[in-house]
Amino acid sequence: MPSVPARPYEFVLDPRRAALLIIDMQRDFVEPGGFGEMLGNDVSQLRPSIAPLQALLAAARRAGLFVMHTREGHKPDLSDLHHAKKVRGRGAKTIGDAGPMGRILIIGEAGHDIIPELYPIAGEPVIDKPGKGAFYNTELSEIIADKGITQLIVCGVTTEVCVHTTVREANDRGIECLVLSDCTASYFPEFHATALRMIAAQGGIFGWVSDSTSVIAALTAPAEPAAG
Ligand code: TIU
Repeated sequence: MPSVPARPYEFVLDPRRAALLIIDMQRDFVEPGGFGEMLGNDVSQLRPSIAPLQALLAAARRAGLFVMHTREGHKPDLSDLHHAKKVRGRGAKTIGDAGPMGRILIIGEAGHDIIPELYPIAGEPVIDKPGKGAFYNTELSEIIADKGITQLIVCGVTTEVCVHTTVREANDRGIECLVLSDCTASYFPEFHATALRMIAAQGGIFGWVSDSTSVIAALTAPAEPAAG
């Protein structure tokens, strides 16, 4: 099985049991006028992750790796939005209010959708999640169990929020997580760097950290000859 150079040590990738999980690459986080900007962030900080993710996604599709996407958001009637999340930040606009890309962080609105550069194709589940973690109140556990997935290559935004929460949830469920430094991003570069350090510290307390180049090389390496 291909070995991916990683921190704190190499990650042994089993492509039959691995999936690429792309977290929340939505217009609401990446483009001006959405939830990310509403929170006061400079959304351009996230753009450098797009090109490496495009290359990784293309390689994963070529290699036949199972690909999943997530979207953070809420039902139009806000029935899945906790009051605490609605009011936190004391912003003039909050989740569900009208913005330039439709109602902010609401399923079905333009801003809620995945950016065109990384748009899902047929066969790639899109998991709508009301929380920061991809396991909370979603079908992700069932999909992973059905497919026999034991490893997740986790990418997307933001590193210290939805990526980290998802990695922590996966870790407690016995899933091995490989997080890619150039395919994740934060509005705060220092949080991005520290969040990645936190994953790989203490012998890989939450998982491993590598990059798209290393994973693409592993996915495109010729298969080892069968034993015997
Ligand atoms: N605010 C922030 O950094 N992130 C989020 O609210 N959601 C995700 O990370 N997807």
